[in-house]
Amino acid sequence: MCNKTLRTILMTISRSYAVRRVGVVLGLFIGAPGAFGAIYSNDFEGTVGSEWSTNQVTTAPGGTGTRFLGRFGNIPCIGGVCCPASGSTLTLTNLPPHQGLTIEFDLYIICTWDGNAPGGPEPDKFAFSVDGQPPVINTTFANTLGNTQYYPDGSLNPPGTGAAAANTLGYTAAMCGHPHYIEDATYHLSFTVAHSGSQAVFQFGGGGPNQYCNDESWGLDNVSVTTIDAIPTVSEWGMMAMAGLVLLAGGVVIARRRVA
Ligand SMILES: [Ca+2]
Ligand SMILES: [Ca+2]
Ligand SMILES: [Ca+2]
Repeated sequence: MCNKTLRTILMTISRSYAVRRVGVVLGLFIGAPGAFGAIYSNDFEGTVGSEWSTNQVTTAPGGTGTRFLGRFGNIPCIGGVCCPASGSTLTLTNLPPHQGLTIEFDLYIICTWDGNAPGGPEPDKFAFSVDGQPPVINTTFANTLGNTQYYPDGSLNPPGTGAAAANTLGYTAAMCGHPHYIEDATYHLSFTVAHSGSQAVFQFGGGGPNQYCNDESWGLDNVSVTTIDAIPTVSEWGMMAMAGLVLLAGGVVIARRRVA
């Protein structure tokens, strides 16, 4: 084996070793202040609980057959289809010490949401906020062919952009009143917010779709909340970066010594 080939192999091994050491050290730095813990989850297959402001649940008429919180809408009842509330609030108390919260949930957009349809029955909106603060998200969704929605980036997007799934809950054109592009869409949403109080109030809704419940409605599923003990500060990120550089340089030096 020539010296050049041997040098290349040793440098590769040493670098990977150094990278592993950097990863371990960074993990220690990140793991301590950034630890997290799951504090709440609900898939609504069982008891809803008094932490929710409404316990209305619906079983998907087909597809996954999952049970979810809702349906929600702005017109209470029509044709036997009811949306008794325009949204719901989740209140969690006695939270452990933390500096941030991550909340994830599935949002079901059901039937003929019109998004930003110009001159039409729009906008059809969904908003989510924490502790009454300005919304973390306040956007529009569309299921109707030819319309646009602001989700996920605020620009004019085709219906269903960013959806994790479509037509998996079993809603049909007959149920929704007329055929369109998507009968039901599933969006998986995740947000992390700075938060340190012992209580958190999550508000789902805000605006909402603007037509009858059988024409357009929404639901929630697979809600989970996680606490974050601490978010690394700028100085901590700087220390981690310096530690990484030192260890990487150490690995290169070791390799050169072995080759020499
Ligand atoms: Ca469910
Ligand atoms: Ca509509
Ligand atoms: Ca509408």
